[in-house]
Amino acid sequence: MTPQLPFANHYVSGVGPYEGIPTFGGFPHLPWQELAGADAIDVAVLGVPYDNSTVNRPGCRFGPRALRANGFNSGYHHLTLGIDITDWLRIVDAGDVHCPHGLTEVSHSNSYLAAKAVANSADFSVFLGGDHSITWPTAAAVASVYGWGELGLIHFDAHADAASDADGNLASHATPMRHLLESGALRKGHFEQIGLRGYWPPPEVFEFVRDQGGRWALMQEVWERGIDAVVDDVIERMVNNCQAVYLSVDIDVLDPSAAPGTGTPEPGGMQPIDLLHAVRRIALETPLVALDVMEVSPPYDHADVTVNNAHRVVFETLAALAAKKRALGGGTPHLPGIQPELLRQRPPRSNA
Ligand SMILES: [Mn+2]
Repeated sequence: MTPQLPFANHYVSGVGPYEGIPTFGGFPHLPWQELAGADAIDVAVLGVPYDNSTVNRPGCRFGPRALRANGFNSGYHHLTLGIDITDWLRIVDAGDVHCPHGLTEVSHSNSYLAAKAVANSADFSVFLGGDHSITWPTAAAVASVYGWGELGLIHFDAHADAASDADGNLASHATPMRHLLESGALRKGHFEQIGLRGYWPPPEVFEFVRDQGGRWALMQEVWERGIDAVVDDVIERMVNNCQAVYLSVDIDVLDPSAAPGTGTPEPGGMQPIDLLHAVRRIALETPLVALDVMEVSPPYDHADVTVNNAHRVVFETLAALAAKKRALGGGTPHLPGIQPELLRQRPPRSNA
């Protein structure tokens, strides 16, 4: 005999933001090894759980997993741009690179190969760190796909990350920009840093960056001129004779009050609203082909504040890419101040 229970006999389907097996943004999982055979992928998100090259606090190997599990997915409709990201972009979570503990060369090689597979198959690549040493293989992979020596790079960070070594470690997270510049991966005169502050690095590192045609805006300049004026200059230089741009965001560019969960916190940093607006503008107004968000270290985070700021850096970029695609498709741009000629087509790949 069926007991009398106060329950309906039909199942109500759905997935709450606190339910399910987590992928980034709730997007479907398609492993990076299987991307080559898939059609029409606008964006692929690759996790790189590596933190063996951190100078100070480790823990950002847990960054990709935290961004998937603890980043709050509140929806896909960007209020300012008036667009649903998923109406315009097919986005997949491409899983993680295997980064065996303690094995830097294997981890970096694996990262290069997986990043190259992503950049070859998806129109736009997103890499979730991991420590910033990973930008060496991921940006090199993107450069190898879009043209060695053709890629521009915009770098938000508290630190210049352009030292020759740190404590004798050539693959430190203090060195990726050095390797990218010295190897010729980046286009001369198209390397821009924003948000640097504090007490590192020493002057010779800046002399190296200047000799390589790079520029930097210290946090002092951002504070005095405002982020929009600084980003105006960066975008103007970046779109001049440059077909593909890579955006690298070290979450420690934010003030530690907004990003405590990171390895080398430096007080006096950016506010989230300024970073999110800057990232949106860069995605809208430059030929951006890849984004990385690095140095999210969940063990040092509080209330997921760092994780959610990093998550929104990615979503802000996705919303801008959706708006660009809508504009290119003849839709109403709704983009105050953005000129149509800046909404460029995806640049060609040199080895396609
Ligand atoms: Mn960094």
